[in-house]
Amino acid sequence: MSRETLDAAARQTELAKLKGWSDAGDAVAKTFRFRDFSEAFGFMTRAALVAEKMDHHPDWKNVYKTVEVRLSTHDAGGVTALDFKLAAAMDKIAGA
Ligand code: HBI
Repeated sequence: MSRETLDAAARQTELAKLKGWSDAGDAVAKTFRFRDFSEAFGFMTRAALVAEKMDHHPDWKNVYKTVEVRLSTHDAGGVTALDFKLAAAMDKIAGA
């Protein structure tokens, strides 16, 4: 998959296909909210395995039942198609 960064217009086109993700310029971001810590950590565990398989990893922070996620392609210095692929996978795992 291409590691070329997407410009603002291309990011908007991709964001429109998802729910709850926003443009953070150098990343795309979403805060996932779960019922409890166990659900949040279960999500992270499943997402981590997918990320490892993709060799594409999230920047994220967990506080109790929320998981704040930022996706960017560090090697490319911005947002690429890979980030949207991982974003869609995370939504699927979260049942969104
Ligand atoms: N994850 N988000 C993200 N961005 C990267 O550029 C990246 C990664 N995981 C692994 C990875 N790059 C490796 O391909 C390189 O660091 C070798």
